[in-house]
Amino acid sequence: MTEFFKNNRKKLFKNIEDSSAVILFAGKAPVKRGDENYPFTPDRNFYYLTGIDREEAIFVLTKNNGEYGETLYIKRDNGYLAKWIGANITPEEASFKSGIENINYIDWYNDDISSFIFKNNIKNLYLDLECRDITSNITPSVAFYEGFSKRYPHIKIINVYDIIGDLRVIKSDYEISLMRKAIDITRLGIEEMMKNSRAGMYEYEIEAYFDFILKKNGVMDKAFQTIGASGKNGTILHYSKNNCKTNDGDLILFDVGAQWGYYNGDLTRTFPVNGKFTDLQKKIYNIVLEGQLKVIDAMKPGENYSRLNEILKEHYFEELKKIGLVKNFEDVSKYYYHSVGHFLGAETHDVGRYKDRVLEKGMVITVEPGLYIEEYGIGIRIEDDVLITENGNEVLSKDMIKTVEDIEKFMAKAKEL
Ligand SMILES: [Mn+2]
Repeated sequence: MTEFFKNNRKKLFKNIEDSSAVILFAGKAPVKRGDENYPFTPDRNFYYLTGIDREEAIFVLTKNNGEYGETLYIKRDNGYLAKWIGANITPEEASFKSGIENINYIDWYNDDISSFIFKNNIKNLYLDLECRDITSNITPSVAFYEGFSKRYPHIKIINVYDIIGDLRVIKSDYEISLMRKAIDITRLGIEEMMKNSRAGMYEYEIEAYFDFILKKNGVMDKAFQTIGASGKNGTILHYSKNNCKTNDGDLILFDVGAQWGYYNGDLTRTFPVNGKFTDLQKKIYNIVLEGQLKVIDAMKPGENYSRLNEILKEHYFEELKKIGLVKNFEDVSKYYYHSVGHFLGAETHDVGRYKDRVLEKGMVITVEPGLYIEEYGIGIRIEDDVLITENGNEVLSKDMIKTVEDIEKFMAKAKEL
């Protein structure tokens, strides 16, 4: 495991210019209100390179005359806070986890970085300047950039976000093993919901069975907020209120994910709350499922990423035309209005550039076709997580049932018990 983080640092080192430093920040939990903070989760690029999940930690990597340097800065332990919230990580623990020998306290960091720049001819500073939108909170990197660029205007600032993102697209065996675990617990959670679902329950009542299984299996955080959408709520892509009462005859769509070792599962299953699909639901469900299988079938090294969505849309056009829902190809977007998947990893919608991308061994991609037909009150999505292998792919979530027959059988059996 330490080897994984060491390897990532080596890869980053190869991808940066000489006479450079990279500075990354673990981040800090934002204030929720009063003296309550949101739970802390480490910045994923920071974690990918260090394996350290402690607030306010800072990582510095240097490349100077081709020579490698690295230092990790951690918070100094404070006997008082230790009694309230627990002890900080010690330098020995931090070194053991990350494989970094040079561990300093963050109060040394400003002096260290100043003297490093003073002594060496540093030309570039790499910072993670990713910003989701103009209203986002200022990240520690951006705050650092503001002060730094004023003091050292001659040093070029380079955004390291896409460089690390491209490394993260190809998963190591270690990462895949974490995702297998996350996916497996996610599957157990969905099965528990299928077993306990009854018409008339509130969406959140069914969701509670998922949460129970996650906690019981040691999951500390979910990959994302659970989407539990019954009936026509299923046509709202990111519905997460989950507070409606289900009706007999409704489908319910659960898009859920457990997290394990900061890696995510992301699965969606749609099933009838009462355990039995209507003929119309079955028909639409099978169109989605057949589309999903066609897409998965095409996934192998060398295939264009963008082709996957086209395969699905062509399938939808043919099938929806047969049942009279569409006349022209463009009409498909009335019932299917997202893309077929995304990279999955330490982020649910993982980093990496999609444009003009060709599939490569080691990528993990979700395949999540849906159909959302408001006039029928039907929203269906089926999502699996797929690893690209040497010659094709492996569906990491292959143990999760998904045919109409398997779901009905599974739910009927659960009711007998
Ligand atoms: Mn997804």
